[in-house]
Amino acid sequence: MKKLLTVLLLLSTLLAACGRKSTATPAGGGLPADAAAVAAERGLTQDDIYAALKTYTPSGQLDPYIMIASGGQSGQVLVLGVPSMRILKVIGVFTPEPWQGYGFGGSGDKVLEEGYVDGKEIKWGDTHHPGLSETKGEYDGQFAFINDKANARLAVIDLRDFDTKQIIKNPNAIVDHGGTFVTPNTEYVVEGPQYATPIGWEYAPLAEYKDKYRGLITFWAFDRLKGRVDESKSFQIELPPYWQDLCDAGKAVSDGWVFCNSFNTELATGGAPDAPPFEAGTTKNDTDYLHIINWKKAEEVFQAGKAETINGMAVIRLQTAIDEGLLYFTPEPKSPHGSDVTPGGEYVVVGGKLDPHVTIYSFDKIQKAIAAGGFEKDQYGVPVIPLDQSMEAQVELGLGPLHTVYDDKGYAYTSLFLDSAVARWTLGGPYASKHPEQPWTLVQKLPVQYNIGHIAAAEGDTASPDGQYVVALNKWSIDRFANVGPLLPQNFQLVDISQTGDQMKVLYDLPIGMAEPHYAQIIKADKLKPFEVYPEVGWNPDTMSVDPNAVTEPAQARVERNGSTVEIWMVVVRSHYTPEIVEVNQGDHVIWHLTNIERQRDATHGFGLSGYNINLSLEPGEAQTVEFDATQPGTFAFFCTEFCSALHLEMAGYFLVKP
Ligand code: RUQ
Ligand code: CUA
Repeated sequence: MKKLLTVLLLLSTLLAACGRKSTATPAGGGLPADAAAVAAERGLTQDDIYAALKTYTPSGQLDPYIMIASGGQSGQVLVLGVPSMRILKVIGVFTPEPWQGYGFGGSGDKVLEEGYVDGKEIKWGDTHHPGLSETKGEYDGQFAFINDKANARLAVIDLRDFDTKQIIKNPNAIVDHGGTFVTPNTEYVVEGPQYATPIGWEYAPLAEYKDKYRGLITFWAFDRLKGRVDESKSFQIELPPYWQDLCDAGKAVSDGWVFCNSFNTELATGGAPDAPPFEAGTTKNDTDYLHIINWKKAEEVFQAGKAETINGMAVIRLQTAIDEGLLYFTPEPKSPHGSDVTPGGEYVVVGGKLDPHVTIYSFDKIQKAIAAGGFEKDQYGVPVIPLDQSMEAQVELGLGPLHTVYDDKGYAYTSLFLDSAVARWTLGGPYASKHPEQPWTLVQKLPVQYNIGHIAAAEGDTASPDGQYVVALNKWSIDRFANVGPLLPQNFQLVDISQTGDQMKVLYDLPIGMAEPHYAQIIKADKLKPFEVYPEVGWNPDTMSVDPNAVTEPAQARVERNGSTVEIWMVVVRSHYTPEIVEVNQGDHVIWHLTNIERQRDATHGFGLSGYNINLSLEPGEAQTVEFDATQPGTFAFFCTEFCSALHLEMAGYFLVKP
């Protein structure tokens, strides 16, 4: 009884603390008593109740934050609500997605085809680092970008309809990693490299690694009005064949620069047992090089015509980059990972997988060192700024520091892979006055479950992070969920960082059972202004305008034959396709225009055509065109694939192909 009373008391305190009006409690205190009983019955602790109250989101209440997460090997992108951690959408990006009709006859086919490698269909992608478009260093809610590490591709998602609009295959790299991230006004979407290969992925024996293999960073120019990358205005910079890893763009004081960590300055080429295996060969040196790249100057060099064209792409050669002062190095200890610029752009934080510290570099010191000059060079002639001229501080955090994000209280948060923890530590310099602790010190290590890779913060990569939540993207979940066999889900853990000091708490575990997501960004939900229905009937999501072949009323629906081409203009509305019967001859070329004329929110219709691998999602107002040859004779049904109405099953028709 005493225990129950304590819980009851705690509950009411927490309800008040959460800012929920106590008037939500029915008269007579019935709710807390019920809740207390439930808590006692389920054996919930004080922390559990706090976590529940912080995350429970009643029906109809919307999340204040939206998380755009990579979908890992699924090649897709996930959209989640924070703090409820509800999955809202899975966006088809590098792989077909049947629900969205992406890759089954509609405009998504064209986008997926852009991602073919040397004309070959690629059936998977490994999405890594989503990047939201920015204006003045703040997420603007217009676009999201994502890379495919597996095939060095980049995709553009328009956040008006959360649809993938463009895929670009990097013509000179076969894998990437350190992207995407944007410059502060989304002038460029940057795709960083990973495993060095000869440029254009030509053949070269590993014996020629030092001379023939190269790193390559790509600056994709983004045309905001068109909502597409403009390849003709994009350029690349050739780098030494160190394995460049994670990059970030400078902002504010460091706008115009990009910073990438690297490993394998040893130029290891593997080959165990005759040579050290990669994991030994690439970790021999105590330091590798942080790459410091002046992209504004590189843009000038490119525009001055000092780049070479390789496979249709402008490449600034390594020697040019050195001569023009575009590239500098500074040492980073030991097996570095991550490169994260502070909100004001003053510092770059790099973790060391085999070093218990994070190293903090000062942009100001780097600039002073560059101005003073007189450096030693690395083996490729790149100037190396000594560590004591670039470093601001080192903070000992624990084992396996990887990635760092920031909040509004002058704290930084670093994922510790080996420790399975989130480290909160204090920034110095202009951030020192925001927190009560000593600058550059560890404040708290919060255990997470388990093996955290990336960490994402609310508005975390912007010039003004929010500081309510971070999400730990854990690689292993081990014992957190019911056993579903030996392939386990990942675990996204929501962490409350709203209080100062050592008061971080894990609030929620979300299993991700479809791939291994890497990174995520979290944007304020009210910055997103997506369409509720497409703006006009007949909207083509590819051109983002009314399609000339859209039909807006059943009277316009028709079938026309022109030689062996049959063209259909079809109207789609609850619960009917007009026309209902389409008859063609075997071998005819079929051009089928469909328009969903609905204006009601959520009144989506599908269009599945058996035997022809066709499935569309026609969202309210949307127009799509499917084109195919009627090679297969027979009697086929087409039908709606979204349960749209009571007569959804009746929303069907016949496609007859006469032999
Ligand atoms: S990296 S887990 Cu592939 Cu983003 Cu650090
Ligand atoms: Cu239309 Cu179901």
